[in-house]
Amino acid sequence: MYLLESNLFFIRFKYLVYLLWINGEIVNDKNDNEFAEDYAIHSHKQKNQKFKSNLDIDIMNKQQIQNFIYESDQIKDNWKIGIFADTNTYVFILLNNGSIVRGEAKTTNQKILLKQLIVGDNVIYEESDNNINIIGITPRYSKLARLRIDSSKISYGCMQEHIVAVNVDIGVMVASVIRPKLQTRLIDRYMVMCEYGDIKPILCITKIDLETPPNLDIYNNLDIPIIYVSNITKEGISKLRGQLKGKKCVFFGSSGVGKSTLINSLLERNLLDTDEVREKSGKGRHTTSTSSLHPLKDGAMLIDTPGIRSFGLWNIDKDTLRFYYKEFDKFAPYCKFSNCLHFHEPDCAVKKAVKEGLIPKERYDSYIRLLTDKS
Ligand SMILES: Nc1nc2c(ncn2[C@@H]2O[C@H](COP(=O)(O)OP(=O)(O)OP(=O)(O)O)[C@@H](O)[C@H]2O)c(=O)[nH]1
Ligand SMILES: [Mg+2]
Ligand SMILES: [Zn+2]
Repeated sequence: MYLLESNLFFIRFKYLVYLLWINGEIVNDKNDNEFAEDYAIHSHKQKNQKFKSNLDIDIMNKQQIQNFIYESDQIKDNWKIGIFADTNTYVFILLNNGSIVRGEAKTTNQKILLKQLIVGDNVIYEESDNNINIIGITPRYSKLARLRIDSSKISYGCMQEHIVAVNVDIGVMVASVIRPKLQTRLIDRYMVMCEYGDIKPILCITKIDLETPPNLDIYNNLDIPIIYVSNITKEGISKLRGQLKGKKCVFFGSSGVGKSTLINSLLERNLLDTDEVREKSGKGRHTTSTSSLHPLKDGAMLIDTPGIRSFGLWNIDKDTLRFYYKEFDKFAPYCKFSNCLHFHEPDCAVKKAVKEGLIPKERYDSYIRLLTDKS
């Protein structure tokens, strides 16, 4: 701590930084690490205002369960907790301690719309005859969402949230080296939505048997594992399996990148349908049409999802986007304006860092594209 002297002033500078005037010298009372820490806390708070929920099914007691079931229901001993895994031509599939439960879904809880269940949802249910009676759904602790623009005639152009999977720990962002060609712009958006939904991202590059993968050094400072695999030679598959052990993981990416093939490789059986990529366009055919969850022997649960054509950011406004680019964190506290968007503002430390090669230009450009909606 500093000694308070007679010629000391406190000047509030931006939202985090305090300067002290001591004996005619301007001295920061925080070192670089403290700046970075403060900024990280601030950015974390900003992001979490958008999405909150944290309830672990394993530590839930009966009282907590009672809180989100229909008021008149009494907790019964035959109630179980399962994970919504799939719905397959009117058969509702749950996973309970690794075993699969099938039946027709019903509910007596007027607060529940079965249509709103998303793969990964934890449900409280009871079995009777061939029916699964859904009694309650637990709050979701994470979600993978994207913006979907409605194309139906009734609500054409409407912006909607499309939730791809919920209660997942890891988002495996799948991209192929070729067929379809790897696009870092898409990967940048996947990363934003993983962080928005409290999901740890892993980047998985497939089809390395077809072509050498491009240099992805731009992601070096982000602490995101990058795993290169071939579903043909099986290179990298056991490394990927190691990263997913015991975790619930959603595989997502464009059609044809090899999500279903990858899950088949991890399961070591051909469970999921896969199909050739169209010769001319190099695009997939949208082979998978619904999401489904598959347990691995080591405790991991793998969620296959349909290929996504466009991956728009959901609920991320222009003021918040900058906090999702972690490489800005080190520099942003030194921008002249605390609310600097790192775009047209003067004395921007982030732009300076880009010029000096301390932030990859490609990442900065991708940020500006998203900020200006030119993605
Ligand atoms: N050479 C090569 N081909 C692969 C690899 N992984 C997948 N493929 C092929 O790519 C094509 C598309 O694979 P899918 O697994 O159906 O792709 P997907 O991502 O599930 O596609 P959607 O279900 O449409 O979203 C298939 O013909 C696969 O055999 C790989 O590592 N190497
Ligand atoms: Mg598929
Ligand atoms: Zn700036």
